[in-house]
Amino acid sequence: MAPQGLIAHGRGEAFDYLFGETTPKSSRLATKAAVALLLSARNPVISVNGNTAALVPREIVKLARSVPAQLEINLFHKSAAREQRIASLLKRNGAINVLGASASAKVRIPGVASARRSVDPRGIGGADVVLVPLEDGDRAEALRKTGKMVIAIDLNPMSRTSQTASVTIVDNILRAIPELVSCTLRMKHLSRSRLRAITSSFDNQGNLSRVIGDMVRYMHGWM
Ligand code: PTJ
Repeated sequence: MAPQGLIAHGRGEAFDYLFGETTPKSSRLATKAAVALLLSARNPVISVNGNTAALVPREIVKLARSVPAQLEINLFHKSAAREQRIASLLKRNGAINVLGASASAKVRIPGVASARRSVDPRGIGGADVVLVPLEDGDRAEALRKTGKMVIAIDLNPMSRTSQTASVTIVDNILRAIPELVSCTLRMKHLSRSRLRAITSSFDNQGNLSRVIGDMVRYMHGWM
């Protein structure tokens, strides 16, 4: 995890307390929609940064296998050494193929100023659905502009990432990834038309309002 990752983690924890460190009901709905998107995707990709690798290395590999989806390392504080360390951590946890850590061909996501603009054309570059845990707002927005469906995991329902994603899971990544794995295993047998019905009936803005409502109700309990 980059030192800035610790600060980001603290920001996330502050929001987690506003839910009593439990998964709000509304987030379970988003998880279901996210799984429907992943299972019906042509090329789903899971973007991995330092915080994700440090917090849920085994679970993220399990998720990639159960969909199945590709894993691509994509760092804000980019360095070849960090990429290599994260790739070997994922491999020690069962990943076979990890994109984003070698000097292979890269394409640019237009509109992203940070190092995160550079992605693998076989991975995020060619993906139709991208899962972006703990993302910065710029890239989430830019990925949406290229026509990709974006699934975000972010404890802050008001962040730009949460607001611009196609599906936002407002939950701690520590609970969200295991929940995504078990939901994937439960939904794997569903037909394409059933999966499509789940994704098309999901309203991210409406769900984010429900999340904020859950937060407010939890805090009222303390008054
Ligand atoms: O490893 P790198 O170099 O790619 O850097 C990763 C960080 C996280 C440092 C970088 O992406 C960053 O600075 O992110 P931000 O802009 O701070 O955004 C992180 C978002 O994740 C914030 O909205 C936090 O509320 C949220 N967050 C933090 N911890 C968790 C979380 N969401 C879910 N689970 C968490 N444990």
